Amino acid sequence: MINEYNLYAVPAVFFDGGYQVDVGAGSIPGAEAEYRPLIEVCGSRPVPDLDLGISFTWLGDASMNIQVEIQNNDTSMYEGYLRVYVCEIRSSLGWGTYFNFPFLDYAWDESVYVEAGGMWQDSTIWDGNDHNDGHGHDFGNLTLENTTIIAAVFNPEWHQGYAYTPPQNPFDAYYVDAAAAVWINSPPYTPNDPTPEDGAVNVNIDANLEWSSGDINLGDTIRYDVYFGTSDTPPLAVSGQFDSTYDPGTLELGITYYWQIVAWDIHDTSSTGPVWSFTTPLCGDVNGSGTLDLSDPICLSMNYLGRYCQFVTQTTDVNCDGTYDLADALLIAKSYLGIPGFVLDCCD
Ligand SMILES: [Ca+2]
Ligand SMILES: [Ca+2]
Ligand SMILES: [Ca+2]
Repeated sequence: MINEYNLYAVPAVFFDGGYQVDVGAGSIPGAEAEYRPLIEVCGSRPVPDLDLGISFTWLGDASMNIQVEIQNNDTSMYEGYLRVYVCEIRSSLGWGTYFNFPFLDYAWDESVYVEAGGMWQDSTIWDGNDHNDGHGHDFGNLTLENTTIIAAVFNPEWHQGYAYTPPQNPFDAYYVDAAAAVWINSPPYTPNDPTPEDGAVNVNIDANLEWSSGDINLGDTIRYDVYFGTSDTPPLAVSGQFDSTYDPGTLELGITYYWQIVAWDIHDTSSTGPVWSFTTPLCGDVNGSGTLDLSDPICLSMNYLGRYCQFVTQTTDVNCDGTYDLADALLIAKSYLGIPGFVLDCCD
């Protein structure tokens, strides 16, 4: 392609098959300022009435089935030249950043004839293992998420182009009558790795929720809907947040909470995680066993007397006076024994 367009300098951009040429944009804002009016000029150039469609299905192992179709909406036969370019989205050789679409090889590079009002269709299997960069490297590592396919139909009429200020670097320009591109979006990763863990017990009432997700498509930003509540089909709590954490506020003791995350990418494709649950400690369940019995005041008493018994905080100060002591142990024991009038408080 360098020879075909008689390249003068890098960076150079050939728009519309060489109808417009830009050499030497120095920055991203500079490039946008230069490219935009050229693209608009190209877009307003009259062209034959063609519809070009391109699609592909991934077969695995760098292989894909590519389909192309050209609908000729004009009343005369169309003759042109089809090129279908298999490109990466991000250079696997590390050129630049995202979205520079390095060209790997052609899927079609041939003349096409389409009857008036007719359709030209074709499909091919393109396998990266069977194509290479001319330096001994095949494209067997190509992945679905890093593949884009660009198609263009060139008009056969010759024009004189110049790759630099005329008459420098002349080239044979064939303008583009139709263009299309395709890539395949994948939904976000299913939300996973919850904190608190699914089924966790004795979860701190100040806990925040955290999870993992993401998206295989480069540049795809993920938003989350958070469903949270005490029903096992929890209601929507927040919609479309970017963070993969959620603060449900101060929770109540002795409650099982349910939550679910739906991840959305920028193409409105979503993945729904499972419903997760966790339980906060029961007031008075000093040892965190999930039930209230005499082992709880015993555990509290042992701690009070300097003997170690692991207890769950937030459940021990059952008279809510700010300390854990024998008064709490007594209250828990009386409550367990069913003596009326002893209400465990835990200050929640
Ligand atoms: Ca995606
Ligand atoms: Ca207990
Ligand atoms: Ca107390």
